[in-house]
Amino acid sequence: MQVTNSRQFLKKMMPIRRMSLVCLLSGLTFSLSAGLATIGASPSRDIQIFTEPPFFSPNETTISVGTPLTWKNRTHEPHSIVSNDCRLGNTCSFDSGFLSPNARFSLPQLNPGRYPYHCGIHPFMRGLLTIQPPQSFPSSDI
Ligand SMILES: [Cu+2]
Repeated sequence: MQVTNSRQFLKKMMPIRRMSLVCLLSGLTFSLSAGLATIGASPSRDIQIFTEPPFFSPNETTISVGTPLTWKNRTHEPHSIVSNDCRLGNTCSFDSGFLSPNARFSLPQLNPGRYPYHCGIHPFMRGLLTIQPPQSFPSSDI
């Protein structure tokens, strides 16, 4: 009886063991791929929003395509980050909507180009974002 019970116990335990092995392996794969993704990725960049000029700091920002970029509202009032190509009813490059104090807005993936933008609430707040194509490194001389 005792043997049967321990066999039953083992049968019950086996799927759990397999599951934990799968979890372990997938966790390992995930951390490996995360590590590889970090290699060669551009460091992220921030733009701070202030109530005083230059309002968006840095006011002119140049990044490579794919670089994560985040605006952070450092003021006590809402602002928004609106690409100048946004017009009523049109799709446009980016529009954060109201950004509350201390809120953040992350730039969506965009093609290389020049993106002047402004605050939709305070149109005098203006900035310029330039996205460069992927950088090509010169081949080394052999
Ligand atoms: Cu504003």
